[in-house]
Amino acid sequence: MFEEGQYFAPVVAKTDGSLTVELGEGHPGLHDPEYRQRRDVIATTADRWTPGEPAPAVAYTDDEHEVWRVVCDDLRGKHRTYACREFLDGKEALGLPADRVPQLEELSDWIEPLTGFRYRPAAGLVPLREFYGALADHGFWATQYVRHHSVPLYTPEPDVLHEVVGHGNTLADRRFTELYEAAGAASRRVESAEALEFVSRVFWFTLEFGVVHEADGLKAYGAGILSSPGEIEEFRSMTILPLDIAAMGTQDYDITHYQEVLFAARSFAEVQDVVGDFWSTCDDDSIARLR
Ligand code: NLE
Ligand code: FE2
Repeated sequence: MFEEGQYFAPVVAKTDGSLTVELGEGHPGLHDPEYRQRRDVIATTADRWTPGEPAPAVAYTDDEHEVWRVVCDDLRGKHRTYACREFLDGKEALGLPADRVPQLEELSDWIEPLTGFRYRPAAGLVPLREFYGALADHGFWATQYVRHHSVPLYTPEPDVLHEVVGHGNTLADRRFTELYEAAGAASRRVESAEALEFVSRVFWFTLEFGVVHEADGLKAYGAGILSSPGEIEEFRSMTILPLDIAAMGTQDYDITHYQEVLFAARSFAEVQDVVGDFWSTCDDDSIARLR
C-alpha cells in the first residue's frame, strides 16, 4: 500500500514558509482533509523548533487522544504476553499515561532523570547521520502526529505512538539506552554511506524489530513490534534466524509490511554483548569485511 522508502511521507515547504505533508497513494489519510491539515500543522510546528528550546506542545484533538487510548488499551495485555522483561521494566519505570497523548517535553522531563535522554521534534524524515548522531548526545528525534484512526493496529509510518510507546519505554531503561548510545557512536565513527547503511540495518533488526528468547517463549524488544497491536501478535510465526551481525547488516527488508524475517537473541545479554560490542568498536574497515 505504501511505496518502499516512502513510509516517511515527503514534507514540502510552501511559499508562506509552512510545510505540507504529501501523503501518497494508498495512505489511509489521503482523502481525509481534516487529517491532512493536522499533519501539516504538526509538521510546521516541529520544523520551527530550534535546539535548546522546549519541544513545541501539540494541541491534540479528542479523536487523536482516542486513537492513543485504543492502541494503549489493546497493547496493555499484549505487552505482558509478548514484550521482553527489560521493556516491561522500562514501561513500569516510565508510567506513560494511557488516556491521553503526552507531550514530548513532559516525556523528556520524565525520561531524562532515568537515562539522560530527551526527545527532539521531527517534522518528517531526519537524515540518517543526524538521527543516529543525536543518539550519541542522548537526543531522540521523534514525530508528533498520530496514525490515522482507521489503522490503529499497524502503520509503516513512525507516529507518536511508535516513538513513545515503542521507543519511549526503552529510552527509560539504561540497558536499552546503552545500546542507543553505542549505535550513535558507531554512526559518528563510520565514514562511508555503505557502512552507515550497515549500522542502520543492524539497528532495524535489533532496536526496531529485535526478538529475544525468554524462558516462556519468544519476546519482542524492538520498538516497531511493540508499538503495533497487529504485528505484536504475528511476530512469532515469522522466519526466526539467530542473531548475527553480518546477516542483519546485509538483510533486505520491506518497511511497508509486517517483518517476515526476524533475528532472535538467546538472551538480552547476547544483544548487549554482540550488538553493543559491534556498535562500540565497528569502523569502515571492519564493516567492509562483514559485507
Ligand atoms: N509498524 C509500527 C506501528 O504500527 O507502530 C511502526 C513502525 C515504524 C518503523
Ligand atoms: Fe522507530
